[in-house]
Amino acid sequence: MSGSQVVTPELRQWIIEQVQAGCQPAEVLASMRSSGWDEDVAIAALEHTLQQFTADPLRVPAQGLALPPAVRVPEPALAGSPSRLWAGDREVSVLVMLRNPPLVVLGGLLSDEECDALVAAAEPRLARSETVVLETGGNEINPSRTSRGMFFGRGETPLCQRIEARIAALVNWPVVNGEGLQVLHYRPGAEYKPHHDYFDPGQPGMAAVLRRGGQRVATLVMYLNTPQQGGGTTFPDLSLEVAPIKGNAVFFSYDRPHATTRTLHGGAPVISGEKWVATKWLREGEFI
Ligand code: PD2
Ligand code: ZN
Repeated sequence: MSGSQVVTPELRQWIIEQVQAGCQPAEVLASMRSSGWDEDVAIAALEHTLQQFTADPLRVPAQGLALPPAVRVPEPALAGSPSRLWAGDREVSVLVMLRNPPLVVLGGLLSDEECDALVAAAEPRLARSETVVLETGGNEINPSRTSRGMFFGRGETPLCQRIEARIAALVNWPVVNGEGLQVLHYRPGAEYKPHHDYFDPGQPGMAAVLRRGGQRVATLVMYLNTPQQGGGTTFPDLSLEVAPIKGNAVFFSYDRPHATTRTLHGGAPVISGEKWVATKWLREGEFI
C-alpha cells in the first residue's frame, strides 16, 4: 500500500545512480513498479529526486525528462460499461476492460470463416518477421521476434475491407489511419519478446517512418486460431496475459510514445500447437 512506502535517502541515491548510468526515468519507474512500489509514490519520488538533481548545474541537464505531449487516440464506446459493442456489421462482446492503460479484450470480433480465410490468404506469402531498425528506419530480422509474417495492403481484398471497416466502426477511427493488416504465424517455441508498438521519436530513422501517418497510437491483435498451449499476449507492466482464442482480440491504445503508457507487451512462446494472429496498427493521421 502507498501509505506504508517511505522514500528513503538510499532510494533517492539509487534513483540518481540509475539515471547517471544512462537509464531513462521511465525505465527507473518500471523497475520501481516491478519491485512493488506504488505507481504514484514512485512517480513522486522520481520527480522530486530528479528535480533536485538536475537543478544542480554541475550535473546532467534536465533535457529528456519531459514526456512527449499526449494525443487523441482511438477508443471503443465503453462509457456505461456495455457488455456488447456495435462494430458496423456485427456485435462484439466486451470480455475484459481496463481504463489505464485503455485496453479491452473483445469476444467474437471475427467469425471462424474470416479467421480461416485470412490464414489461407496469408500462408503462401509468409516470410520471417522483421522489426524496424531504429537508426535507419529500414527493416531487419530480429532474434526477439521468431514468428513468420506478411502484410496485406490496406483494402487489398474484400475481406480486408470488411474487417478494416469493422475495426474503424468499433474504435471510432478512420479506415485511412490504419496500416494494412499484418498476419503472423508462430510455431512451438516462437515468440515476440516484450516491446512497445509506438516508434521512438528520438531515433534518427524515425523521421521517415513518422512521415507515413505519424505515430502509432493503438494496436489490435486478433487471434485467428486457438493454440493448444502458450502464445498468450502478455503485458508485463500490468501482470496481464490475454489468452489467444480464435475470433477474439485485444485492443489497447497509447497516447504518447513513452513507457509510462504501460503498454509494453509481447507474444509469449507457443508451447504446443501453432498460433496465428492478425495485427492492426492505427496511426495518428492518414497512413500512406
Ligand atoms: O502475437 C502476439 O500476441 C503479439 C504480441 C505482441 C503481436 C504483437 N505484439 C504485434 O504484432 O505487435
Ligand atoms: Zn506488438
